[in-house]
Amino acid sequence: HNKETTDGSAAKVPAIAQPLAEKPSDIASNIAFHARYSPHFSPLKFDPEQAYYATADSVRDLLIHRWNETFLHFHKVDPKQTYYLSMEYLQGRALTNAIGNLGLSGAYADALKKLGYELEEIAEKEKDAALGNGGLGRLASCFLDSMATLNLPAWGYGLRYRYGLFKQLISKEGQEEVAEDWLEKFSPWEVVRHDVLYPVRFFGHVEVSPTGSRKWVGGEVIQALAYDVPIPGYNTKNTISLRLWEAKSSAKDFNLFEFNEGKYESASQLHSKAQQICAVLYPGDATEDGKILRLKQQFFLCSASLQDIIMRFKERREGNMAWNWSDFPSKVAVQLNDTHPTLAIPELMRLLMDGEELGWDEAWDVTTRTVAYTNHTVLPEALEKWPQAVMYKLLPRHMEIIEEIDKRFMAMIRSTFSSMESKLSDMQILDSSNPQKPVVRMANLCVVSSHKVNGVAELHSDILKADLFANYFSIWPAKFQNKTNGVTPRRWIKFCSPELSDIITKWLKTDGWITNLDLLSGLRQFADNDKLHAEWASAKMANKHRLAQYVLHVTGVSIDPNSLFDIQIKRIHEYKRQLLNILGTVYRYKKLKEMSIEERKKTTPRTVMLGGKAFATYTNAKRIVKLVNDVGSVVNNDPEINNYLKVIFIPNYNVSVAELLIPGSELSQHISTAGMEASGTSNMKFSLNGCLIIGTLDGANVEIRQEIGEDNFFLFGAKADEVAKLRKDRENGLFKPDPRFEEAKQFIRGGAFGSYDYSALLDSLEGNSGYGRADYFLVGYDFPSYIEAQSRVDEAYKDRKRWLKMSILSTAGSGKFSSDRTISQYANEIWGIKACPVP
Ligand code: RUG
Repeated sequence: HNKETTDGSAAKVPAIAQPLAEKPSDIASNIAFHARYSPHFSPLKFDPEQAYYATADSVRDLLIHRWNETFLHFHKVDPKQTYYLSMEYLQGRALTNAIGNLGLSGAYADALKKLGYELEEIAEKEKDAALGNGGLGRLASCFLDSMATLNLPAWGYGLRYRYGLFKQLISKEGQEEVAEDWLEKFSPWEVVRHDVLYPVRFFGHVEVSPTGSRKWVGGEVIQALAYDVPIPGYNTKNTISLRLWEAKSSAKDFNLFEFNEGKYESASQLHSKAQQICAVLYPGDATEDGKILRLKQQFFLCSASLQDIIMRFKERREGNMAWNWSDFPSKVAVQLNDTHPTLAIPELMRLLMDGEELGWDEAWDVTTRTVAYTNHTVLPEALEKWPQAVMYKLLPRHMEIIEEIDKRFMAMIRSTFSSMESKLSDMQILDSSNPQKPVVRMANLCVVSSHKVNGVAELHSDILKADLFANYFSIWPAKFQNKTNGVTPRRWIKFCSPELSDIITKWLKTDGWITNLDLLSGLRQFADNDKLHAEWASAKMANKHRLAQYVLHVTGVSIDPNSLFDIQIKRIHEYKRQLLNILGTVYRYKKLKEMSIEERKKTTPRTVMLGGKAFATYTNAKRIVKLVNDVGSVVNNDPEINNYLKVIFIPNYNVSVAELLIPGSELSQHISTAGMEASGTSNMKFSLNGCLIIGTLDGANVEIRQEIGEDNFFLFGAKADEVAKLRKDRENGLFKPDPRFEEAKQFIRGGAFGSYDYSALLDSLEGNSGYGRADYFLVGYDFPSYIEAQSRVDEAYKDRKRWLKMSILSTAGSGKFSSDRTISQYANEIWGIKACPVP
């Protein structure tokens, strides 16, 4: 019963007269059909929300048609396929993207007009699919778009979180988290596959048979049910799948006897346990129960996906007596998106050994040739380490396998690389250095078991080789690669900034840049052209107006589209240094206050916008959110200053909000402490949209600056290789703070932004809080060069011609940062897969 329904023989599926519409009049009648007969709402009304659902249903028909064709084609050709395992996907809205990729935006807009609606109005009714946290999740979604567009045989696997991460509400108290309601009314973009269901076990014990074979039995068994989301490629028939697992119990797990005795909770115990698994992304893990739940989620994703992958591999070999398990890696590539899906390694070993009866060596050979790992962070606290005791309890058979991998790895080092013996304790997978709390180091397990390990920007990959994974690099240099991140040009310029896209197409005389972003370099020759400047400025201004309307709508604050729109949007984290931004803004405010009216009039008016979620238990990040809001309340209501400066906190930052902010931006801030941001991807989206960057030499900033030219980038701050010494100096009392930095902090401490006591936050810049080392993120050290870079921004903005040229050159230099380039590199250099276009 686990087989795909579309099992390759189309004849088994009854033929239908295709209700597929691609002309406006047909689309309109198809939408009307769905409004009447798709049973989501009362058939008697056709309000904007119902129009959205009916429109989505009609797009879905087209997608499902292409999706089935793609699936059948892959089944027939049986190419090697990539399976991308990720705990996060930040899909955002699907409607505009889907019709854009299908080339039907105009036809849908016309069809909706016939029905009395504007496409934009309808599209806004869609809730973002918010199954992610930040850059890692959005990267996974950009990758899916590129995989489909490049016709690659690939699948995404993830979890269907009912409440996503959280919805961020902003009040006087700062950030409040509430459950995200994206599924409250159902999502038209998922298709539940009742025929794709796998059991996933937790707890239990290992049974040894008389022949010595080992089996995992007992415990708790939850069912993984597939929900498929179609992912259309741009300008191709290929439509691939994002398969999201939902946890459920079956009817036999429901104890009717107990229920009738009034024991309601115990009667449906397994049901509520299943519900917990897919409730939220990254549930708190401070308690042991929290850790068990996180591990359950990770294992649930890995086990269900691998059972599915193995089923498909076997299904495609049915009737062929000659296949062998050693063929598996020539048909299957599994990519681990960070360490969250690490358990795929011992689970694949278990399925092969205990399920398919392979010996250790054969299973290990298959596993290590199949699995590759992407690292996305060097932050120690983000490198997962799970207590061995919790792992033994939840996954006893997997812990046996991990122990064996560790044992064999150590033996290999001792026999082959004896000079590395002294490094073994750092390289081991099991870390028992604290006997009270022995842990499993997931990153080490990934490196040892993967055939390729990659970082996500050149600088980051160099740091992995020189620092975090230096020992492994010395024994396996060929294992390590770089794959600089990228973003999909469809969502991140073509659809979110149609005016600018049309201008680019007009000047390049082709829209080929949408799938070959390198063509953008052709804009360089027009960078001084006055006509292009005028068109560029008008498109940017239209985007700024649209953004200003949104800001007014969500915050009640009116902002001036003639001011410089300066944006920092990303997860709130001390290393990303939103605190540096707000301290710089506080300093600007104080200086403006001290100026005469005449002097103020000469300054560059700014609107500083910040947005992002702080993790619910990250106290300092939440204090930063509150500080930004408090500064905004004072500055925006100060009649002397609010024509020259506004400070806005954009609530509940997500993908669709980014689609408004990025096209309307002129300056964006990517100001992490050098060496700490693996890559960043919003930096790529901003510069693609002609927004200038103020930033440090960190992550992909380094490559962006190279591509767009040093003169077009506002650089400041310490370099990655200076950071360690600067921290040491600071610890040794050698750091002398700049008076401007002291002034900004003092202004806040003095109560300029209300009565809230910010000393705990500000002390982290001078005392011993946070990481236990004074100003670990070097805000104080970088502050003066940051302020000076901001002055250079102010000056540059006054020269309109220079600014527009820099803006055009930013877009022109963004060709490298397409996820199509990144994914082609993964396909060629890691996965060994080839395009498989549907004819
Ligand atoms: O912080 C990193 C970003 O620098 C990077 O651009 C993104 C995609 O590679 O991944 C982010 N990231 C890292 N998100 N979570 C982690 C650690 O699990």
